[in-house]
Amino acid sequence: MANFEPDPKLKFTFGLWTVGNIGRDPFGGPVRESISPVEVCNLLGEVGAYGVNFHDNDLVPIDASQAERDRIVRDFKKAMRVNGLVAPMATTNLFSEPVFRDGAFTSNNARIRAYAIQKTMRAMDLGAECGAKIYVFWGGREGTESDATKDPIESIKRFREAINFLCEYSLKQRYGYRFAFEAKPNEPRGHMYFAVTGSYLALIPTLDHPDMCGVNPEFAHETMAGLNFVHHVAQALELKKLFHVDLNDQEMGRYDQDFRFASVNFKSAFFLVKLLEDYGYNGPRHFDSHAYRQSNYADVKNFAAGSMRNYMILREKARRWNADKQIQSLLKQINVEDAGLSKLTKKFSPANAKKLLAEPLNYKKLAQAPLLYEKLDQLTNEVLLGIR
Ligand code: GLT
Ligand code: MN
Ligand code: MN
Repeated sequence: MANFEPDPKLKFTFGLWTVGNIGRDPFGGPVRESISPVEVCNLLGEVGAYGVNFHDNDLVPIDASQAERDRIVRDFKKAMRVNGLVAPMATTNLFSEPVFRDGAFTSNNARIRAYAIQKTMRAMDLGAECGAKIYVFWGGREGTESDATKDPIESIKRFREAINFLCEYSLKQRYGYRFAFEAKPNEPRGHMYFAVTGSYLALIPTLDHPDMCGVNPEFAHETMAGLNFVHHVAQALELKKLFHVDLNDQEMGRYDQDFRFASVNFKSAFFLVKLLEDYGYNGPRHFDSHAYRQSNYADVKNFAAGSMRNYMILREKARRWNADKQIQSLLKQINVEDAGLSKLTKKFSPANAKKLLAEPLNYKKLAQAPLLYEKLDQLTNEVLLGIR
């Protein structure tokens, strides 16, 4: 029987804002008492997490004095130590305060854009002090309700300028950060800029320091838009740009639910875990989700433990799938190899093109190759449902 205890090598992390979520929604106030960063660390220590991430103001209130800040950071670092936690990622809250109601880096107001960069530099200092090496950018308010209000081309330029500035800051301070951009199609804005992971993958090569920059895709975000999250992650992985990943769950087409990982779409979650494991993703596996509004803190622990356990179970299922003889023989049958033709199509040359044009490839005969995909998918289901 496999052991589903959280494996530290998988770097399971939670944000202060995730297990510390107090259950506020647009229709009702908090349902849980707020708990301090130290208490969050204690909870994460209890469930066996690897690390804890934070926004600047999850840890230090926006109006804290320098002395308060220093005390909070000291207590937090101690709580991390006591609970065997690290802080691999930090980020900036550029969305809660009214000043950011029309965006931060893409605000129409040059003073607000400058404030957003200033706030991020301070938050980067804070993250570095706690050991973070990954810096996430989620543009919560970067977007519009009406495109009368902001020029979308100007917005891209403003965003790029801010990131270029902050890359230089990280280099100058020798923080060693790698930046990870997180896309979302909507919520809280009607339309958010850089709506999908691919939008950031297209932006990155246009930055001054593309090597420092990658992505932080979130399961719920592509899923909200009805897209295939696994394919977006695959593109990032293939480009070596998957710096971080936000695991949670979401029903398609609904409000931003941030459910426990694999609680709804466990088949997609399975293919995601299989992708990350098969291709050796080595970064943190961050659960950006929160417990149901009905839960108390005892149940929040169940939520956190369940998130990690689901990953561990799906990892075991992926192993089982890879080791299944029938599945493997079907895969072999589907993936028709032809060494001679592959040599021709690998790279264009006038000679290869000439040879390829002369090949007697018959589309009617080619169409006869069997594709037993019903069989393969059913076997996949049986692995997932526990009878294989
Ligand atoms: C917020 C958002 C997340 C982002 C976080 C980082 S904050 O909870 O919904 O998707 O990852 O800013
Ligand atoms: Mn989300
Ligand atoms: Mn997220």
